[in-house]
Amino acid sequence: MQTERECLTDEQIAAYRRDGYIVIENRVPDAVLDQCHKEIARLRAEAATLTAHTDQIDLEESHTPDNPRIRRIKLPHTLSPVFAELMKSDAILAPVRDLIGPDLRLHTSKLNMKSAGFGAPVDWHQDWAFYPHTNDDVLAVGVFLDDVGPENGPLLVFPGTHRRDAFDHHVDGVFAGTMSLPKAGLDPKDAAAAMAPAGSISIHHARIVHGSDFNRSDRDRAVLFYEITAADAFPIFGAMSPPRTLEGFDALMLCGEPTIEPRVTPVPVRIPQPQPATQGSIYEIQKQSAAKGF
Ligand SMILES: O=C(O)CCC(=O)C(=O)O
Repeated sequence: MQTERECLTDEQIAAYRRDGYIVIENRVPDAVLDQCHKEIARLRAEAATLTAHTDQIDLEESHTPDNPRIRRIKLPHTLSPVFAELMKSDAILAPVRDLIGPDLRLHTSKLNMKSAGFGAPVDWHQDWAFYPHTNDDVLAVGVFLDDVGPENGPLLVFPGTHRRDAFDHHVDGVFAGTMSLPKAGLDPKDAAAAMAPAGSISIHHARIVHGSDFNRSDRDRAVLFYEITAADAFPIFGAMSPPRTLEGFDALMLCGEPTIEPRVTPVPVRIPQPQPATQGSIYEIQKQSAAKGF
């Protein structure tokens, strides 16, 4: 770990370790937010030609080509240099380096649109359930492309749950990508909402229990997520989208140095296997569970 802090205070680092998440305002300049919104408009126009999900665009259930509705843009950093440059900028990486060290690798990226009036919920889960690693220096940075308030489906988290179990995300023996709050002894009223103006970021630990409700408001809530690991956190067998070669794995380095020596710590793990027949996105995987959190 580096000793020099780049941007976070002792309090912010302590809060992340205690609660499993932090929100930091004023990280992304307005000009970059404008560019992100222009890219979203371009991708939305492309979605008008679609009648089914693609590898890049996940559609809302209510989508039609006449009334295009994107639920998620997958791997946005591969679709636009705007999202790729932001991912590699200090706006994103400096606070992550302060939390989990100088050597960082991308796990994945996604842009959850959560559009005004119909944006879909994401049911309760731990990201860790989808991709356990050899240690849990694994987190997600959420870039708020819109103002996020109580009414437009903020990310909801249960503070401190990143220090608890790897909760059961299976239904009838098949990985379902969602968990039961009552079984984990959690009450929705104890969830904290990550809310802040556009240009802020949230950082949540891969083991924190979280989800988000429908956006029933008249204001969009687009949040761009970059999911990042310490370079010495290696994915464990069974996780989704495993790297196929060391070369491909190391091509995901964001900064610092790769390693072939995984750091193995006593973290709780459940393997997300067998995988369900319905694939494509968390929304499709979670459909298997009859118990809906939202
Ligand atoms: O967009 C959100 O609020 C939830 C994000 C999330 O948990 C996910 O996509 O896995």
